[in-house]
Amino acid sequence: MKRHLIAAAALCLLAASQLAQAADAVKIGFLVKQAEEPWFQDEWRYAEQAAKDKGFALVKIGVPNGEKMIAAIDNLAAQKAQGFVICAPDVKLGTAVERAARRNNMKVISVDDRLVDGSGKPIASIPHMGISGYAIGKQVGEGIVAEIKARKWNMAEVGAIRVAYDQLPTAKERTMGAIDALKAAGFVAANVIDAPQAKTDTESAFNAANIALTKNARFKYWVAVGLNDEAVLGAVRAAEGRGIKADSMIGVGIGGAKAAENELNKPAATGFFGSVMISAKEHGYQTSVNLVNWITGKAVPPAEVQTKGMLMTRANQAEVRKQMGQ
Ligand code: FCA
Repeated sequence: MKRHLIAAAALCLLAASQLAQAADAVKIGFLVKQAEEPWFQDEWRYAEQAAKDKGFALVKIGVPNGEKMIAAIDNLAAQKAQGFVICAPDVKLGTAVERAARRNNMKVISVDDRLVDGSGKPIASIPHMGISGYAIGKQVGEGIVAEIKARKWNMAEVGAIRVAYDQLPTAKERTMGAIDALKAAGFVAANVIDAPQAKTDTESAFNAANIALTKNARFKYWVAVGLNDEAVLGAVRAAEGRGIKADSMIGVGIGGAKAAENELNKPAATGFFGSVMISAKEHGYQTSVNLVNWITGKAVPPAEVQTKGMLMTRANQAEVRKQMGQ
């Protein structure tokens, strides 16, 4: 009896140490297209938290273009990583990502921007976590409409800048959702001004919005939408440059990371009225955990997860952050 117990205990110990070893040996990459953007820094921060909690190794790499992205994937493989989470610099690189992962026998999950194949179809073999662009966009539009009404503006005197980056499907969905919400509330299509940005950063949005404002000086008031906080901040800064300040501008972004936080905590209100906060925590932490569970054979990740957002303004910031767990 005693011998049996000792043998069983030894087996347990062996199994436990093997498990610990297996968990220790897991290494994943977290690749993002714009490492300088606060949103992606938050995702990395939460991925690091997951690595600490669950005991796996994490390698963070910025991949601003296709060449750097492929080099990063091959580099991860050389470091014996078994998989990676990615927000690619261009969703059309989907097939290249799929191939590079397969070649290196790595698992891959996409985050934020869903990867597509040559014909623009989402790549089904790559699980994805993102937002419902259209639904989140609608929240932006509805937030703006409520504020237009609160300020008793005449809709006919309001111009809407859509800072556009239509080559990225989620960006198009977000801004179209916002504009559809404005239209549903009686906004006329002729008052919507498209301002295509060359890149998804504040500077490009500023330049795009500046042109739109110059060409459309007829409006008394302005609202602005875009794919993220940076896009809307660009429009807000461009408007300020033309003397359009907080009392005649309502910009609502998407994200809620540091860029929005800084703006909403300036002593005086700006044209950046708010942001639909989305969950960097889920996108960073949960994607990493899902990938690790996939690698260790614990669970296959869901094919697609769409996370939710909440409108955050100066008035309810603390409450929204609390509810989003951030
Ligand atoms: C895209 C945008 C980012 C962020 C993310 C959730 O990747 O470029 O700014 O909004 O979706």
